[in-house]
Amino acid sequence: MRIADVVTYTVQPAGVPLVVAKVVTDQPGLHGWGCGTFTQRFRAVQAAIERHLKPFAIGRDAEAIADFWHSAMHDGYWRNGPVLNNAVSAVEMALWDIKGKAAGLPCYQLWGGRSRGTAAVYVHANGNEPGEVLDQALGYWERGFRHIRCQLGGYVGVGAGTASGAAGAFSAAGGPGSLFFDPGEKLRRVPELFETVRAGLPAEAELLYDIHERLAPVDAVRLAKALEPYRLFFLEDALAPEDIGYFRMLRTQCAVPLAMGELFVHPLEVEPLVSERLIDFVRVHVSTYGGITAALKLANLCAAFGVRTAWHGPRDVSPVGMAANVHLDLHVANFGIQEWSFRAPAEEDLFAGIPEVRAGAVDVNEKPGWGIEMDEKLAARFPCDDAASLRPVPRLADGTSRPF
Ligand code: GCO
Ligand code: MG
Repeated sequence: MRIADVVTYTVQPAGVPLVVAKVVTDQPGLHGWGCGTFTQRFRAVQAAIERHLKPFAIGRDAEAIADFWHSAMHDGYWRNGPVLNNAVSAVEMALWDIKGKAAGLPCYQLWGGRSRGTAAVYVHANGNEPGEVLDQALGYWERGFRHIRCQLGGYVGVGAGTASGAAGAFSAAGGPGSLFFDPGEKLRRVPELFETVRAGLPAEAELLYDIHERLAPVDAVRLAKALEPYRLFFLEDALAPEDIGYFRMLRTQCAVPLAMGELFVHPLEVEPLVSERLIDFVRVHVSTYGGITAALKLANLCAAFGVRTAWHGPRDVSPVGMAANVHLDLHVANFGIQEWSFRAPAEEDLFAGIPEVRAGAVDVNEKPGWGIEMDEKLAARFPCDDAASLRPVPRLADGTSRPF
């Protein structure tokens, strides 16, 4: 069975650019879908697939996934990086879909079957005041969700806004605009948020918080310690990838479970954290980490060190990528939790077979492969807006640009 074609789609059914690839085989009607979504640089992934990986893939044995993954990763001489990883993932994930369809099996069966009946998910409660977040969290609790991430003012923080004066003038020149935030506000208000939600929810509720790599390392340590009494399920991305040397300090200072890794693009970033037992959950973005082969290798490494999986599941994972996450969740022995984002009606129209959540847990639909198909005719109705990849620059009050 040979690869006959690779077709790349960039679609934006709900405000977020998504990249998916369709790999077509020389067997009538047999094709597969893969996700390569890197929302912020989606055109670069599209070009990497169309101009580099498609010619590399056509004519190859569609069943030799391991060889495709290793050779595609090394073919450009320089490996990894978010663009190449997503491009490789889009094609490689589609090859798993094809393998499942050819065998008549859901993908999780190809790796050894299920380790569980359903996979628990966490959802997002958000608001500008602790009481608002609690109300949302209670709503989720009543709908059967047991794991709830609570954020005050979203990722940026309640104080985020635009600045006037010298800082505003400095940062207004060109570009997509700025969003000013106060890291100190997180330190002051997030413990107050958890005091409210912990007191207002049943004791069995599992609470999560995402620092989103926004604090200076020692401030992340201070916040983690301040949150210790509220028994978090985990604290997410406490440190930026550049600051991972501080994980040992964080680990030795408090017993808050730590989840890390949505920005990781290379095994060497995550391996020391796992092998030195400095984190509890690994939460890479599967396509940005290199696809299924990369994720399975990582899950196996983590299993040896008691680290659980929590694959990144924001709206900038396509429904194909989310289905792949859930197949992994059902299979890997050391699954921890799945981040869940609700899909917009337009996404449900465009993608048939999206895994369904019931009582706080998700399952796949048991169709062969990923069990998901994109409606190619409908895709033209959702073109991507290039401006959607430009986001406001986060800045401190004096205008200093800070990483997201
Ligand atoms: C999460 C994330 C995301 C990212 C987004 C960037 O935990 O889900 O932090 O919301 O910010 O994926 O595009
Ligand atoms: Mg996050």
